[in-house]
Amino acid sequence: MRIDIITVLPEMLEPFTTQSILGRAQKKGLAEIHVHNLRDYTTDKHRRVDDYPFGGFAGMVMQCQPIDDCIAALKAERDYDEIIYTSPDGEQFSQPMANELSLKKNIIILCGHYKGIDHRIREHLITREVSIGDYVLTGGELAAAVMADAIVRVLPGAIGDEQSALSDCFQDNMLSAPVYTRPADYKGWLVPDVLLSGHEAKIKEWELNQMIERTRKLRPDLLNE
Ligand code: 6GU
Repeated sequence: MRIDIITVLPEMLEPFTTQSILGRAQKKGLAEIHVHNLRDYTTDKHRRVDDYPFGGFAGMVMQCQPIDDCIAALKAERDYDEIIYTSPDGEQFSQPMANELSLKKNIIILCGHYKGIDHRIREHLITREVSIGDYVLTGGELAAAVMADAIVRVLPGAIGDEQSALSDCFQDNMLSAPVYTRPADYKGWLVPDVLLSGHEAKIKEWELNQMIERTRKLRPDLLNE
């Protein structure tokens, strides 16, 4: 799949797209992440991409022209399944949404900034508005990085063990069981016996019980959905 991210701060996204899961997935040819500097698309001679809001409100608003031209340039090259705008008033991002978006071929993520973007862009070009939680970030870049990471890591082959993205926390609306590694006895802190037993069925049963118990205790809201 391909993710195009439009931003006024491309250098902020660079480390996320070249390192870790996203970097490796790109090297393996599973995903392509392209970051576009919105300022490259403005017709303003001072490279401005924002202006004062009509109505005398506080803050600055990202203008239609650079965003429209940038999206048009991308759309001229390929079809997009979604054009996402990052905004605290959007639909809340979740594991099911990450799974769903990972099945798309091409998506655009437009990072919001300042007081937001001219509403006409949202009405005419944006297909989906997404928030990563109920708090306000300075810009949409961190939200775009969070979304790209969560989307790409569920692509088959993106993480070493193909099973492990499927057994992630939240994939079944449940928290994961605790994990342990050697040594089995660290300063008298012991690993549960069942994990050392080699009894596969009992281990599976223990894991499921742990998942249910932890979810009930820490996130009871997940069980009621
Ligand atoms: Cl997507 N953008 C901004 N600016 N703040 C946020 C957010 C997005 N999601 C949560 N807070």
